[in-house]
Amino acid sequence: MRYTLAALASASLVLGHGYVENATINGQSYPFYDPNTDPYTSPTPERISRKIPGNGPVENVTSIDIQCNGDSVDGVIGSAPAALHAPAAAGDNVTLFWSLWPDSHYGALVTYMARCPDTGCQDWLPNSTSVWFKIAEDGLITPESAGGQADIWAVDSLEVAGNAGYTYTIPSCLADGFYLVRHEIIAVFLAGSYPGAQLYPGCHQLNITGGAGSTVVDSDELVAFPGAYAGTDPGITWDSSSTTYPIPGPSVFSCAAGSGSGDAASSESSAVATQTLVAASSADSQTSTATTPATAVSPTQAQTTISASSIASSQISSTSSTAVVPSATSLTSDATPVAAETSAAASTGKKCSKRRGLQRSNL
Ligand SMILES: [Cu+2]
Repeated sequence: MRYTLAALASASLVLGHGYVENATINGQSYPFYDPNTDPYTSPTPERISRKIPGNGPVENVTSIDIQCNGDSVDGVIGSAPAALHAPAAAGDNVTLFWSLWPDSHYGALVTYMARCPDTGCQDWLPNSTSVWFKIAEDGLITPESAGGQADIWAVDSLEVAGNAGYTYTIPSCLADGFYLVRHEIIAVFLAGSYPGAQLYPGCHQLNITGGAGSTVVDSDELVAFPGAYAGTDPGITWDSSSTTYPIPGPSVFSCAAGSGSGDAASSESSAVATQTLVAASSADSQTSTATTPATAVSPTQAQTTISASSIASSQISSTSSTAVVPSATSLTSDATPVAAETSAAASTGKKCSKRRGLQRSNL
């Protein structure tokens, strides 16, 4: 492994914002894509997490960047698949360790999952198709109006050095298979008008094996990114004097759908929340059998041996509208633009500028 001088110089500028640095999954620690060193490291490290252009936010909720991060304004259009999957079982906890979160950036933590093709997530881009279901959300835990000295937000615990991270639980009923997890912080300290809310999304890839679950979330329950959020959503445009914070997006998927999980959509979702793995597999024509398709990548292979060449641009699927499909060239480029933008960013007057990338991250 080798770092260039340029990489080290860039890294020293990074002070604000944040991203997930690593995760603990089924007892194993996985370093995530590091935008400060991975682009300058040879050979390119293989990760379970998809690349991010820097530590800054996405503010345009209609951009492909809202899915797994990106910086379309600067030519980094959306993200790209990662090479690896972390093996896990349905019902496992996954703990995500964010870089030390700035206490000015209060907001919510929201997590979604999407079922990848039975061949894996390593060459799959959902584009704007509806594939995502929400599995966890934590926002304004206790408003100041309840008697405290300040609002208590879910991200508060991430603002303490050496914190225990954020843990989500893989729904215990999920069928085995490859899954893409989309995890984000929605910082709302500038959300009074749109664009203003700052979203910090990132995606990582799991290979769920050995479980007893059989649930594949029904297509009627799935949302798209972009698509799930609108600038007018009350959780995207939000008055900071409010004593409640409505987290945007759909209600949280529950394995106990129909048992009265308490959300407003439970009665509707109960009828359509789940279907069996067999039914889903035949419906999407991915494979001819439900459990052991010939094309499936074994857990071992998926974790360790998928090479960078296997995600060459020609293999990245792009099956939907070209209006939202990132170009193969930009998806696979490691040449993240790092043009100096410090002065331009500083002139915006915002605590966090709209411009992204490494060079303005010291604001
Ligand atoms: Cu920031």
